[in-house]
Amino acid sequence: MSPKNSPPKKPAAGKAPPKNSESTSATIADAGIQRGEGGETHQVATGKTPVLTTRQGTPVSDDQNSLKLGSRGPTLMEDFHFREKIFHFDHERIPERVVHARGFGAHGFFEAYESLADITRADIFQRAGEKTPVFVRFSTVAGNKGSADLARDVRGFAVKFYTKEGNWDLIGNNIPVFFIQDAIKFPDLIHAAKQEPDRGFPQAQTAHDNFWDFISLMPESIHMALWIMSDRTIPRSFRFMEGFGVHSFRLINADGKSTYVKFHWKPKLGLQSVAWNEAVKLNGADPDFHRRDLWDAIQTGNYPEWELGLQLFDDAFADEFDFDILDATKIIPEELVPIRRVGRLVLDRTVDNFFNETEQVAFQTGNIVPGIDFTNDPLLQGRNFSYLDTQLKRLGSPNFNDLPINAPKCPFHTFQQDGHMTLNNPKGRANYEPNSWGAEGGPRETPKGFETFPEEVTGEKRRARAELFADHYSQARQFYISQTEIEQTHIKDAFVVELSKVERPDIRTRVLSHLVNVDEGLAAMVADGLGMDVPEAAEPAREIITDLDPSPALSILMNGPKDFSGRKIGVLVSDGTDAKLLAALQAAAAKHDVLIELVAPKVGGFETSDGELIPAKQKINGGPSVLYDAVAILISEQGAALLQGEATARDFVADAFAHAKFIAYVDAAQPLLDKAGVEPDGGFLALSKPADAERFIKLCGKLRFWEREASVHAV
Ligand code: HDE
Repeated sequence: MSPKNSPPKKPAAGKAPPKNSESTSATIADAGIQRGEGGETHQVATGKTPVLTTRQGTPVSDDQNSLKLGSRGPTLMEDFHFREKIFHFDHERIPERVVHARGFGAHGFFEAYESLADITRADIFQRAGEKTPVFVRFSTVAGNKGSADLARDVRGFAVKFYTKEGNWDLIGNNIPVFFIQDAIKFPDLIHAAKQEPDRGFPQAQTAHDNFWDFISLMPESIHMALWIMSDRTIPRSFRFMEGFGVHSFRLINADGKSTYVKFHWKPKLGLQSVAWNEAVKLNGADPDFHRRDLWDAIQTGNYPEWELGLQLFDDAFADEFDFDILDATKIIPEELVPIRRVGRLVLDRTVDNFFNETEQVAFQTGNIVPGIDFTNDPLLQGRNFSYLDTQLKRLGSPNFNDLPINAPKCPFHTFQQDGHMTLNNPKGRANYEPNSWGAEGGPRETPKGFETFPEEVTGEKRRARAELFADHYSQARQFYISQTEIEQTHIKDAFVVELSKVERPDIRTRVLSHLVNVDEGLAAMVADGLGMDVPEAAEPAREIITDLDPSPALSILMNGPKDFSGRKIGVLVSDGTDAKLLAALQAAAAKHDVLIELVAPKVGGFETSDGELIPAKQKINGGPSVLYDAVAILISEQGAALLQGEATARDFVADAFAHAKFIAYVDAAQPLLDKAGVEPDGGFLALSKPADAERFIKLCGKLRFWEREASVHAV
C-alpha cells in the first residue's frame, strides 16, 4: 500500500495530537501570508483585523480546510463551521423581483423649496428648506437580475421618502404613460414582454413575437409603444433621465380640499440618450454601464440631482380635458398645465451593501402619508394590492418592514407581532386595543392621522371601462409630431429593428395598421424598412383627435443640457502623446466638470512627449469609445503606427464617428483615422494648440453631431 493510501494513524498514547494544519510564512509580491501543508493560503488575524468567528461567535482557527479524516479522507459531518458556512451560502438567493429585477439604488435627500401648505398637509411640503431622507432605486423592467443595463426598456424610478409622518413611496418610471389601462392586464403584459416560456429567451428584449403580438391586439398600448421605440428607453444613464409618477394623485390640504397632481422629476443635467447601435455595443463592453455611472458620480462628489415638478389641476380641468385623467395611457401636456418645481432630490450616498439596501428595499404604492391620496385610476388601485403582496414572496416574512432600509425613520407603533424574523415586538402586556392598561396600554388613534379623501362615488358594480379610455391614438400622434426629425428617424428605426425580429408577418402587419392611425408617414417608412406593404388602418375605437398641438417638452433633444458637464471624454493616448495638449484638455475638462479617461495600448501607462509615465484607465481593447460621450485621439506618430494595426483602435474611432460623437484629433492621428475609414466633418476639431481644448469642450456641449447620422446609415 502506498503511503498516500494508508489509513489514518491514531496518535500514540500520551503524545499531543497533530495540529489542524502546520503553516509556514511566504510572500506573494507585496502580500505576506501563511502557507499550510497543502500550499493553501492562510491569513491570520492581527491586532488590526477582527477574528473570524462562526455566526455563534466561536473563533475559527482554519477557514481553508474542512474537517476530514486524515488529509485525504472524507469530510466529517461534525464540522459545524463548514456546515454553517455552506448552509448560509445555499440560502443566499431570494426570488428576484418579477419585474424591475435589475436595479441600482442610492441614498440622498429631498429639499422643499417652499411651503405648499395651501395645497397639501403632507409634512415634507410644509417648510421651505426642509430636508427629508430618501432612498431611490432605478431599474429596467423586463430583464432578469443579471441582464445588461442598456436593454431597450422602460426605466423604473422609485423613491422612498422617509418623512416625519411615515414613509411615502413614489414609484414611477422614466416614461409618463403605461402600456395598459387596467391592472388586471399586468400579468399578460409582463408574460408577453419577458422571455418566451418554451425557450426561455430572449432576455431583456421586447423584440420578439409574443410582445408585439400582445401590443398589436391591445391598441391602448400604442401610445406607450411610441415612447418605448423612442430614445427614452436607451438613456445615457439614470442621471440624464426624467421620472414620472404616471397616475393622477391627489394632494389634500388641512381643510380637506383636494387638488389633483401629476408628479415629475426633471434631471439637472438635462436629458440624454445613446444611439441604438451604441446601446447594443455598450451591453457587451460594460453591462453595468448605468450602475457604474451612478456609483462613480456619487463617489466622486458629482451628486446627481432632479427637481420635483407638480402639475396641479382641479375637477373643472379634469372635466374639460380631452382625455380621462384616470387613464394612465395619457399625459397632460406641460404646455397645457405647466410644471411647478417645488423641491430638489439629491443623491449623495452610495449603499454600504447592495443586498441589504438595493435588493431588500420594498417599495409599495400603498405607502402614503397624510396630505397625499390616490385617485381611482384602475392601474393605481391594482398596484396598491400588488406591491404589498409581492414583498412577502420576495422577502419571505411579513416583517420585511423591520429591515433598516424599509423601516420609517419617524417613531412608529403598532400591535403587529411575531412571524418569521421578528425584530420589533412591542414591550409589555398590551398587544391589542381597545384596552384598559392606561399609560401601559400601547398606541392609540389620532384625529390627525391619514384620512382618505371622501370622494362621492356611485354606480353599478361592473367590470367596465370608462368611455374616454377608448382614445388610443390621439396622444401617440401628438408624441410623434412633438419629436425633432432625428428623433422621429430613431423611432422609425427602432420599430424596424424590433419588428424585423418578429417572425410572424401578420403580427408585423397588425402593428403597422396601428401606426397608420398614428402617422401615415411613419407607417410608410416602417413598412418600407420591413420590406412590407402599408396595410389598412386599424379601426379606431374612438375618433382620433388630429389637431393636438405638438408638445416640445416631449422631445429629448429639445430638453438637452446647457453644457457638457457631468459627461465623459475618452482620450486615446500612446507613448509620445503631446504632454501640453493632454494637460490642456485635462484642465479644460476639469474647469467644466467633464471627466477624462485615458485609453492606451497598455493600462500600466504611456510615456508622454515630456517623458512622464502616466497610468491609463483602460487598455484599448477593454475601453471602446461607446463608454464615452466624446473622444479625443491624442496619439503620437509612433502611436498611430502601432494602433492603425489594432482593430479595437480602429473601432474606437469608427464607432465614435458612427455614433455621431464629437471627435478631437491631432495631425499625427491621421493614419488611424484613415484606417478607420472616417473623414473629418463638422463634428471634428483639430487640436493643434492648448487653447483648442477649451473650444472642444464647448463644442461637445451639443452632445452629438447628429448631422452626420444620415451619412452612416444606408438602410
Ligand atoms: Fe410596478 N410592480 N406594477 N409599475 N413597478 C413592481 O413590485 C405592478 C407599474 C414600478 O425598484 C413589483 O416590488 C402592477 C406602473 C417600479 O423595487 C410588482 C402594475 C409603474 C417598480 C409590480 C404595475 C410601475 C415596480 C415587482 C399594473 C410606473 C420597481 C417588484 C397595475 C408608475 C420598484 C416589486 C423597485 C415593481 C406590480 C405597473 C413602476 C409586481 C400590478 C404603471 C419602478 O408589485
